[in-house]
Amino acid sequence: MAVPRLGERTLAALPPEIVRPAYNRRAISCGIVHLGIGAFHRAHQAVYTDDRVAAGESGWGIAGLSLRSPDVHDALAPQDALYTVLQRGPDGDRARVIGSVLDVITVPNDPDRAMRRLTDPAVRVVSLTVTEKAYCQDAATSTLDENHPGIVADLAAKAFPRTVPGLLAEALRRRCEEGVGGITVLVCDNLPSNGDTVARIVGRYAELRDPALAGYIANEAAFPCTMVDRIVPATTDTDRAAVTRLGYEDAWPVVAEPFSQWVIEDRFVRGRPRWEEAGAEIVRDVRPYELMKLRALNGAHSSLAYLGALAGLETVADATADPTLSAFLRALWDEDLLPGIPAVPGMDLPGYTAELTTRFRNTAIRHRLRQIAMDGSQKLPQRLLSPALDRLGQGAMPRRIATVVAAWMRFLQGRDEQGRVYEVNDPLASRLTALASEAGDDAEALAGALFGVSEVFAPDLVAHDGFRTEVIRALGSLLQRGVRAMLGTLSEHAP
Ligand code: CS2
Repeated sequence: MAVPRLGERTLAALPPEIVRPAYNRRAISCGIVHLGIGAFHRAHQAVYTDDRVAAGESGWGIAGLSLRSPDVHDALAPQDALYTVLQRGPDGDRARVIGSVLDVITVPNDPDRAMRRLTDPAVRVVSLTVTEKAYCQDAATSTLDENHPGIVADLAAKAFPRTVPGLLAEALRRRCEEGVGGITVLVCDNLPSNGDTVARIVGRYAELRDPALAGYIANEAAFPCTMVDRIVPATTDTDRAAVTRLGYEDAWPVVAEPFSQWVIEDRFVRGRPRWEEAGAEIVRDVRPYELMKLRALNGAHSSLAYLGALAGLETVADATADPTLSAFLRALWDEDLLPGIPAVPGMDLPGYTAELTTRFRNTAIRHRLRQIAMDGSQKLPQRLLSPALDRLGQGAMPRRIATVVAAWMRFLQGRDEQGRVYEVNDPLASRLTALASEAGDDAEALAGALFGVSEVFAPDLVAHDGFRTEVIRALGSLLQRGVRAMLGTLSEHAP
């Protein structure tokens, strides 16, 4: 049976149980430009903002920019940028239509319109969820990778910039030239000290472009740090069908767990919505929250992703339900990750990991391990390698982290333990997979070659013989005996 397509005209006729904007979207103006309007932003910051525009803060609508693909634009434009968030808990779905996104622009198709948005005097916040790799950083040092081909090209060309640091710097340059006032750059990606890191990257880019611009950015822009958290797996056709069953068509709904957290440092140059009234936490120092989340949640995610994917498991819920993997996860938290996390105001770490376990076990959310396994070179340093260095500094040997590093190395061979072949998705994929295939099944050669990738492994870690030996041992065992048997021997030698 044909059902109506979501849009302004059909909004009022949606089934009564669907929560929808109760405000006049035509009265909302754009105060935020968001770069990277993927599922995560739409299920997270856009929801908090929807609450605030509904509460009367009408100057804070969002214009979403896609940096590459026109897919989000093509899906949402015919539905007036409206979309559904399916909040999915063990007791079923709750559907809510979000109205805070007013417009979606695909930057390569419409660069002038994108730049007009970025330089609009009414726009005071530019937020970002573009994934770790888009910042063109050297992940081991969190600085601008000046040899990144995109950065080299953007600095050389006078054409429209294609990288995120290039685009932010160009928008700020034009804002300076046009005298329209600075902006707050609100980074919502899982980078360590994300605002400070991106301030450093954009500042360095600007310095190379024009030192006066670097001065303007230092004075007129702010880069608060944030911690963002909500599990949002990629949307599937089954999710689209779930919306159709509710009685309308949405070309790109997003699915999210019930939990959501947003911690923000209050450093904004020209105001912000009162997101705290929509549940965000405004704090002076995000660092403890960020360390807790990056390590305990994302570190656990990446660990389950490599070990679980090799063992042939599909989702986080499958991996968490597996007794061997869940025992490993408990030990990874207790021995290697939690001891390096400083006290977090108002939080207790055992309670946090107990809650994470419940969240990971939510079988209604099908969060694929292969999705999380993507871009390991960009994720491992902050999620697992900095914690390893912290533990080594405390005189302990982080054996479980060494095991996950070995699993990542084995994962780069591109086939799981059932012999199924998959593509390694990573900005360094061609180099990493070439190193892996050259080394074959020789653990020492494989680890040795990959330890040489300086964008991933900091010199201090590479120089630590004990840690290297642990990785090689785990890798040898993994290559010979597989994930389960390897984890079995690890627990025999506990802790
Ligand atoms: C995940 C994150 O894909 C990944 O690397 O670890 O996207 C994770 O789901 C979010 O950070 C949760 O807030």
